Amino acid sequence: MSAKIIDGSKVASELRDEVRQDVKDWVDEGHRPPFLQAILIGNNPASNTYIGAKTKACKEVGIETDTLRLPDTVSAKELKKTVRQCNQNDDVDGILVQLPLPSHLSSHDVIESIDYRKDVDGFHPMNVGRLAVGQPTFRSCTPAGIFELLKYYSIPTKSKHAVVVGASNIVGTPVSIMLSREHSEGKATTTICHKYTKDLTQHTIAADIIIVAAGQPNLIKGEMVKEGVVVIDVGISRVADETREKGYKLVGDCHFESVREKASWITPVPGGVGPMTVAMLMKNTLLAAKKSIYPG
Ligand code: BQF
Repeated sequence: MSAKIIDGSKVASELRDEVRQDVKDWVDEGHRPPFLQAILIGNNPASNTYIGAKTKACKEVGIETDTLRLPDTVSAKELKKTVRQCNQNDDVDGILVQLPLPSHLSSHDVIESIDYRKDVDGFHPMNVGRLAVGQPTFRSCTPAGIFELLKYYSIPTKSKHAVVVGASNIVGTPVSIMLSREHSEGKATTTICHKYTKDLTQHTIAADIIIVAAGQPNLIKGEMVKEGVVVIDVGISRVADETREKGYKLVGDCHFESVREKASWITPVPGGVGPMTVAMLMKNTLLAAKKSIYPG
């Protein structure tokens, strides 16, 4: 078998078209356009690229946005004060603090300082907790984007064996919740693997669906998966490539060629999950503006 490609760039583009229409309808009803406040600390090159992608998507769908740039020497106190001002500003619908943070800042503290009603990344404990118990919530963008892709390609998860590799707060943990809970969309039997997992292959070889978000190139090889598996590759690492203008290329966590030979479906990197993450941020920002999740 050679896997069919899950085209995240295409699906994300269609999603942005939908959001653009919904934003237009919202504005035509007499509301101001949604506003997303981004906060970027320091000058991590990858973070700059991500903020650039998000700003571009906002422009495309008619969401207004601004990026507050703070030096990487900013104190926790100053940063939280900035977040608090955004919380109190009625012209701000969504707040996003670009991760990762410089090491002297606690992402837990910063995320918790965001008003959960403006937490369009879905990282606040209120939103993660509501996800876990099955209440309406801002779903974090990458897991939500993965489920949009599965839905788009009519790939079922119900009663399947899903294996999640990586247990981060950003991807692995929320995607595990969404996959595993009987009240949520997944309804799959779910295994979570992480750096303490003893024999990774023992788990991946048994999977109908693998979601890999470990940030480790070539972690998953063809010999570790069974024929027909669905592979969602969330990894995104820069590796040196002299033939590219930028001097690097992006790779996922799979050895693409060998895994592709056995899988039924696979997401490429780039152009798989990444663009969906950004599109779901647009959806969440519109939900925040409309107060759809938290009315009143
Ligand atoms: C693509 C992210 C790790 C750590 C912090 C399109 C993005 C990426 C790839 C993007 C990511 C990853 C984002 C592609 C946002 C996804 O064409 O493949 C878009 O902008 N992402 C982030 O904000 O923080 C991260 C990954």
